[in-house]
Amino acid sequence: MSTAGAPLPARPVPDGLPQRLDRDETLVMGVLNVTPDSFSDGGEHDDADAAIAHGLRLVAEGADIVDVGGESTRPGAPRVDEDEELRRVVPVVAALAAQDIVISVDTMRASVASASVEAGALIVNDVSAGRADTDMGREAARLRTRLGTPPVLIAMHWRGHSDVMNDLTDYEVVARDSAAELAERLARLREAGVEDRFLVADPGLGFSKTGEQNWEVLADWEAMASHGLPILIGASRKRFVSSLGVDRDAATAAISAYSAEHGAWAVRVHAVPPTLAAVRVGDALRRRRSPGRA
Ligand code: PMM
Repeated sequence: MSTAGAPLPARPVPDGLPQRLDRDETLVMGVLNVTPDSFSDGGEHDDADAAIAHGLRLVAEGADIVDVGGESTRPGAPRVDEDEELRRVVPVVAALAAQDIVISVDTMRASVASASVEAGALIVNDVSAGRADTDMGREAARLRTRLGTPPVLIAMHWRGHSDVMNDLTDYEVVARDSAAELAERLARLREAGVEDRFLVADPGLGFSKTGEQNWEVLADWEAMASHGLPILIGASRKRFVSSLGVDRDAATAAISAYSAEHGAWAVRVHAVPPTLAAVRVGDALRRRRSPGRA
C-alpha cells in the first residue's frame, strides 16, 4: 500500500537552458552582487576580479546559476545610472559565461539585459517584471542567447523602486493580491512576445511586503503556483528571515527545503552549501509525494 500523500502540483521548468539544468531537482542560484552598497556583501565585490572569483566560488560550492547584479534593491537604495550598471555587470557576465557558467543578469533595464545576453547571459532576472523599463518584454522576446533561444525571463512581483517600496504594503490578502498583480504583469510580457516556456514567476519576498506579509506569501504556495510557471524563491538573508534571531543562512536553507518540497524551480541564495543540502532534502520528500514532473 502506498504511503504517499496527495500529489503535489507539477514542477514546471523553463526552456532555453543547457540540458544539464533540466533536472527534476530544485536549482540553486548563487547571488553575485557587484555593488558597493549591497547590504549582503558590503561591497566586497565592487571590483570585476573579486566578483569573478566569488562567482567561481559559488559554482565550486554547487550553484547551478550565478545571478549577477549591479544595482542594489535594498530598501531605500538609490538607483544606479545605466553606464555604471553596464560597467559593473557586463565584464563579470562575460568572464563567467566564457567558463560555461549559466548566468542570470539581475537588472531592470532592457539595455543591460541586452548587453548581458550578448556577453553570454542565458537568463534575465527583472525584479520589476517589465514595470521599470517598458521595453523589457519586447527586448527579451527579440534577444537570442548563444543557445539560439530567447533568454529565460524571471518576472517578480514588484510595486515600486527601493526608495518607496516599504510604503507600498497595502493588500487585502497579500498572497492572492500579489499573485493577481504579477499575473497582470505576465499578461503584458506575453503581449510583448515573451512565450510562457521562457517565463519564471517570483513572488518578490521582501519587496513591498512587511515581515508578516512575506510569511503569508510563502505559506500560500497555491497562489504562487497559480501562474502555472516555474517558481523562483528569493528569501536569502532578507529582513524577515534575519529577524528570526537565528543564523540567517541556516534559516534561509530551511526556506529552501520548504521551497524544494513544494516544487520550486530554483532558490536564489547567498550561501550555497547549506541551501544545497536543504534542497536535496526537499527534493527527496517531494519525489516521494509526487508521481514526478507532469
Ligand atoms: N531579491 C533581491 C535581488 N534580486 N531577484 C529575484 N528574482 N528575486 C528576489 O527575491 C530578489 C532578486 C534582493 O536581495 P539581495 O540584494 O540580497 O540580492
